[in-house]
Amino acid sequence: MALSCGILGLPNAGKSTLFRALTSIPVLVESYPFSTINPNTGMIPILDRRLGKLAELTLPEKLTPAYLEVIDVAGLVKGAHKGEGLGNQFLSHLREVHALIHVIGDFDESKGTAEDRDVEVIEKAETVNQELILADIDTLQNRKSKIEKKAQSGEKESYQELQVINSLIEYLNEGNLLRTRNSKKEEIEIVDELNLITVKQMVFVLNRHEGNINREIPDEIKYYAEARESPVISICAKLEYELQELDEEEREIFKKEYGLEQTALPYIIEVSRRMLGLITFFTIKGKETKAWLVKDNTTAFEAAGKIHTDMQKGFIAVEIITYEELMEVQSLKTAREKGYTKIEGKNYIIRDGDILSLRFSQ
Ligand SMILES: Nc1nc2c(ncn2[C@@H]2O[C@H](COP(=O)(O)OP(=O)(O)OP(=O)(O)O)[C@@H](O)[C@H]2O)c(=O)[nH]1
Ligand SMILES: [Mg+2]
Repeated sequence: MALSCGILGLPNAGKSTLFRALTSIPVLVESYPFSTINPNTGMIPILDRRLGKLAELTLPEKLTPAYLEVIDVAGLVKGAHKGEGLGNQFLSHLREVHALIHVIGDFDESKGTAEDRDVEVIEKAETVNQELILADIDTLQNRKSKIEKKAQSGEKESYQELQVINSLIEYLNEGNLLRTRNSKKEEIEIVDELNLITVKQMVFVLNRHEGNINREIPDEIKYYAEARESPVISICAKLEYELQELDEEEREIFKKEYGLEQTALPYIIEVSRRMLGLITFFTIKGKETKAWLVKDNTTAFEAAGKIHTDMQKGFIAVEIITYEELMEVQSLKTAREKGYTKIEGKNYIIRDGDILSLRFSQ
């Protein structure tokens, strides 16, 4: 299963606009709410400077970056957990993603003062978060009603689970997202099994008017995000999307015009990568040099399975060299002679920047 980020927010927040900017897939972007009904799914190539450097060395016919999946779901409204708007559908898609990109629309300059709009930003974010909280409470209540009888009859496991569920519900009822909770092991197991939403990592994306991108993010909004242990980024999704459509030269002119140092997309992608706890490893094989994304703590055996099931089945060993070491000597042959490469077994934990050559029987 690909690791994925779900883009969520109120209708018209600019979710599909951001999705288009990230993936260059021309999905429908409309000024009316609920323009997205079925989720849009796309892949974002992860630009990695190291892959470019490796290509200079290996001169591959094919250079393949790693990809991150991103899903643009329907907008959510108050009452979504009860099925308002496109509620339930929306929520089921969010259960399946691994991290959340929460877009808050802040580009309508026509009403109120800047300060009014800052307050509104927090209200909008809170509307969405409350729906996610209520959805998790529903999930927990459903589970609770399934195990209550068993728990009362004295079955130990169900009783313990019930205790955990009750304390999770209490925490959510206080208006908290589960991601800020210091969960113990048995809690984490239950949370994982139930696919709860508010436990997922989240980044807040303030989608601002093009004339407003360089304005400092107000403290109240920073505090709001901090209290939820989530980063907050400001962008203008429309501008990012328009920039993607231009060639290099036009892009530079456009950026100067808006006082943009650099586009926000690489930053959002980097934050997403970190939220998912991902690291990158590389393979250099025949004509192809390729980057791969895996969860931190992945073993060589698991990595082999990601590359090819046959490699996992016939796994013998893996030869590892770090990106830095290969760059230092500029050739795999010299690296071997100098003893920079090492042979590891199935349980070796892959580290960011490792270059893998797998040995396997066919
Ligand atoms: N000025 C401005 N307009 C934007 C920006 N982002 C989105 N819009 C406009 O806002 C409207 C809604 O954008 P969408 O990307 O379709 O919003 P959405 O969140 O996907 O909406 P639903 O799918 O209906 O929930 C469109 O008319 C966009 O052109 C922005 O950064 N600046
Ligand atoms: Mg949309």
